[in-house]
Amino acid sequence: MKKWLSFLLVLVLTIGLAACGSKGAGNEGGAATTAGEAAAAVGKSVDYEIIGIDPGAGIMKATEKVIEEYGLADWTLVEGSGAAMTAALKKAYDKEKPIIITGWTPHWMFAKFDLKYLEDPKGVYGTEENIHTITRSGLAEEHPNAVKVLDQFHWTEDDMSAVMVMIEEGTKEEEAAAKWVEENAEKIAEWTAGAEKVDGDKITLAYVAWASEIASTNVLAKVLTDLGYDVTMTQLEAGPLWAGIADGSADASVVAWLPVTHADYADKFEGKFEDLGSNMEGTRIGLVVPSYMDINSIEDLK
Ligand code: PBE
Repeated sequence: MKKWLSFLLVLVLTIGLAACGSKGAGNEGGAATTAGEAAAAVGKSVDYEIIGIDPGAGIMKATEKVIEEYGLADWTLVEGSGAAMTAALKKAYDKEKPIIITGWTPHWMFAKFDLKYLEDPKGVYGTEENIHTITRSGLAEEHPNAVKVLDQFHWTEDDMSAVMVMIEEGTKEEEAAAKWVEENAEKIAEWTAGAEKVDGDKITLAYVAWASEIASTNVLAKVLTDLGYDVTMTQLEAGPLWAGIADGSADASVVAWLPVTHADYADKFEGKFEDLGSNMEGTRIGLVVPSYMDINSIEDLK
């Protein structure tokens, strides 16, 4: 009788352990499925779309690389423009709906919405970088006063954000720039130190219709205009902008994000432009989502 009991006990224990074992294994599988399911849920909730901007932007190339390196083959990077991207963000945000965008700092969207960058453990977007001022070759000899200002132009993320927010809130671009220039006489004095007034010399500033670059270019245009220049702001896609500086059809630009975002362009046109150094430090690009979304890393998308 006792023998039978212990046999039964062993049997029960064995079955029990076996069950636990398989349950354990099942759990591991379950956990993986859960992470996969969570990613699938995020993917489905946004139609597996990342809302991008204009195809020439460095952030678009970087995001293609992210899609490749994180194995996000199911995902599509949607082309559009900076304005279309922020419109989509606004629409989603108002309804607390999920959305994933290509974002960057400085940008007014961080002042208006509660947002977060998705972690990028593989470092595809690079770390912090700088915005450089570039000119065509020979500009310094022909327009030394303009180049003096361009070279001394340097400001901070807060400065640029102030202009961007004014524009976003409805102030016309030139007016926002003029207002900022008026309120920051000390900085303008530093940028223009040693530069002499000119009498209607023509200069073109090339830029791309990104909120950050609309702000900086308008400010520079205002400062150069006050110095006596006849400034034309030429709006281009990023590729033609770099090509224009390289072939001399555009004089200068304050929109070169280096060393990562515009690396392809800087390499392609190496030796065909002058780099006057950075006009702002500590910029950033990446995938950005509203803080109410329950994901933290690009890895959560797979
Ligand atoms: N941006 C803003 C640009 C540089 C400035 C991040 C959209 C780009 O991706 O090329």
